[in-house]
Amino acid sequence: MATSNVLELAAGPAKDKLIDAPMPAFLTKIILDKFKELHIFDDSAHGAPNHCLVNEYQPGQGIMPHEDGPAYFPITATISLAAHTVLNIYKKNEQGEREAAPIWRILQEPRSLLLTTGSMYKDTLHGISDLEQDTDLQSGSIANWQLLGDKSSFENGTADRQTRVSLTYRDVLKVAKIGSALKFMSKK
Ligand SMILES: O=C(O)CCC(=O)C(=O)O
Repeated sequence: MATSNVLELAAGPAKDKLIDAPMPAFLTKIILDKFKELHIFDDSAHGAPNHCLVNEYQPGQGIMPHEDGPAYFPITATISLAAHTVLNIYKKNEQGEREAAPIWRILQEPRSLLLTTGSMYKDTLHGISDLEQDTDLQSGSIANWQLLGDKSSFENGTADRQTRVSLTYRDVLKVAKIGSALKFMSKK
């Protein structure tokens, strides 16, 4: 699968631990205030996100189905910029394996915010197919069709992928100060 280009800010979790570093202002200004206003991270370990993953997807690029896992407080806030995408949500079968077909498709509009929490966070996987065009965009197949801000771009049921940037904010549970992180990273 063709995957996105990824930039991790602040320093990414190593062995599930985040090395404490401030996020750059362009990722916090306005956005963190908006999160506060919406009470998104009120109950999380640090009361605010401490980590942001920046992904850039060219048309034809996606991300393999995966779970975000226990290193983070179980809420993810994803802002889509510049273009839409379709996020596929997969359930697990009784053996805990991912089912082949997605159970839901979520259309993420440019400038939209998607929150993943509760059983969606814990019990499902998510991924983006490596397509140049999304098809079958209509109320019967898009789970959030009624919530879309502007359906006009999708009215003929297809939409070409354009370069999309996503900002994925999370609260990493374990945070290490730089001194202790260096010790911790040198341990095998
Ligand atoms: O770019 C996106 O919208 C999805 C990113 C994602 O699934 C992840 O960072 O775990």
